[in-house]
Amino acid sequence: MTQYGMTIGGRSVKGEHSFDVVNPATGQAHAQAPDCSPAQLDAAFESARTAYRGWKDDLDARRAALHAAGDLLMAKANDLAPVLTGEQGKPLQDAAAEVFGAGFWLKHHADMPIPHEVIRDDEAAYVEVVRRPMGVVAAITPWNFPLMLACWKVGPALLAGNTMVLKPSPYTPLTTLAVGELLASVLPPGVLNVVSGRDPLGAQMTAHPVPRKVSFTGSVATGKRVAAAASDDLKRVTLELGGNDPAIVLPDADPAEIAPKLFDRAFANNGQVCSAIKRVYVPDALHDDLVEALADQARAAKVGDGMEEGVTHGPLNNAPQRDRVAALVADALARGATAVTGGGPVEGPGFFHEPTILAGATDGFAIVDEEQFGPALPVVRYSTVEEAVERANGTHFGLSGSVWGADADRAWEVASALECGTAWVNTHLAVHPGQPFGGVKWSGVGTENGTWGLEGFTEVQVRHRNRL
Ligand code: TXE
Repeated sequence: MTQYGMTIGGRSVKGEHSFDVVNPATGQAHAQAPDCSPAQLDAAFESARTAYRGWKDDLDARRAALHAAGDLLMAKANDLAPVLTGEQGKPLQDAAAEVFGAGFWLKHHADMPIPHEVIRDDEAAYVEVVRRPMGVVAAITPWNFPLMLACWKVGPALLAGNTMVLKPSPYTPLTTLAVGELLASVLPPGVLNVVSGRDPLGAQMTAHPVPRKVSFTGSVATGKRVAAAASDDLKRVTLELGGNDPAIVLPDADPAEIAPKLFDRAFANNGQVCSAIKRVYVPDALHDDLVEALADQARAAKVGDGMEEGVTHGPLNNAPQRDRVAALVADALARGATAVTGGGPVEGPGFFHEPTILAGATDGFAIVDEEQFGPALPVVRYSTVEEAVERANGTHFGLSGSVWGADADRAWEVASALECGTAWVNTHLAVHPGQPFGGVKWSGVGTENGTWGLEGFTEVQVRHRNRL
């Protein structure tokens, strides 16, 4: 079985123990990852602390290193794609796109200006507001986009002058471990340490005295635990948590035209995207046409092992997640909803679930109120647009949402009433390294990407020179 090392202080380090990593397409363990010991975690944080001293003082070197890191990921995208598919399940072409995109994210950040503002310059005083790095960052990532979400943190954190200890999910440690080893050739030792392990490694990181900042992407429940753990030591936190994104279809929308786009943004990564469309609100008059058009899209999807040619949708990443999606669908069906297509898990090895379009589910059904995070989409009827907006906003979530219609100005107006971090019009899931991304309510604290995300890895310092 392939074994990857952790990267601590620029060296590849084996674990005293290891744990199995399961291929979600087969349900079988296919690799092992190191289980980081408390002493190894201490060593990782210590090497990050030591590296911080030199790293924070040389912005040009940081920019050059991030470019080199991004170039390396882009060049190795096809080599790393099978590693990502093997542990995560996504089709090979999507895995290659994730690795390439992660490299692009690093390169974009390599060139970003660090905010710096003169707020007073007169006979009495000269006052600047600058952004200083925080020190060591603890970064914790989930299993849906292991590498992309890691690079959302690595790019800005390292550019700002911080160093990092990064921990991937125990479901998907391999690509991140491989990238840690790869980037040791272009980053100074200790700047980016990668550790892996089963829980409670994440909790040990948030409780550790060295990091000054925790950047976390994952579930709402764990995010709340991270915030509580960080508060003892007043560590700064950025929390990128779950979503239950609504898409509101306006009465002037064309179902045939928007169905492929809605399907694409709901079933991307097999629905395992924090900001995927998770519920569609549609006026009564368009309901049947839209449901049929979405079902056609779902029927055309090719579900299978992501390593196989032509597969568009792989397995769910892990058995608990597949079981959760299946339970939400079964609950909706038991309460009177209809699976227009799909409707349950796929028999056989691996964690597959049929792409499912549900009609007849509504608010109050768990699959509408909660985050399903999988390939099952409820299409919910509404009577008035005002009511649809109210229902879209009526959850604990507030990551993103979208409004779809022929009159884009009207759609824009409706979108502005959505209580969420990103409100899209006639699109969804459109993200960019320069565009902030974050959630309100239980969907998160703080933002990632763009100047706003970069600022989250800094502290404000006022420099005030008296002139009197
Ligand atoms: O996430 P967890 P899980 C949602 C999705 C899914 C659910 C559970 O709905 O069904 O979360 O997924 C680490 N302190 N999302 O259980 O537990 C853990 O090792 C610090 C949405 O995998 O939140 C992993 O690295 N860290 C999400 C990371 O936290 C801890 C993407 C996330 O794991 C920890 C994935 C602790 N006490 C799932 N306990 C999104 N926003 O996109 C665990 N971890």
